[in-house]
Amino acid sequence: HENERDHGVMVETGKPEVAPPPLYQVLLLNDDYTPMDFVVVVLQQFFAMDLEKATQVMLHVHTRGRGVCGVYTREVAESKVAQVNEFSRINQHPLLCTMEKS
Ligand code: TYC
Repeated sequence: HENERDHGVMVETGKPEVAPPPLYQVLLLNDDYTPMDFVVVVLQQFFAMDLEKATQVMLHVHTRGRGVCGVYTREVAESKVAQVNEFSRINQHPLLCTMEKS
């Protein structure tokens, strides 16, 4: 591949040749019905948080209304949002996950 020899710097200018991809925050939204334990499981399973971090983020969302679960490229963020919302729907909880440009 030609591009595997591309070190990402324009020879003439020294400027980066390729822009970094846009990043997206994946967010959880608070609601009145989803059990706290379920939110903690979601944060552990889909965002690789330990129990202490997941509890901290869940309580932040519970008190502030929304909170960041992680920051990813667009395709990864879209996949997290889809998986979390499907998992919530299957378990009959109204928990919503969304994303926005960082
Ligand atoms: N507010 C919910 C409750 O009191 C808990 C909760 C936290 C729900 C975070 C959603 O993203 C959420 N059971």
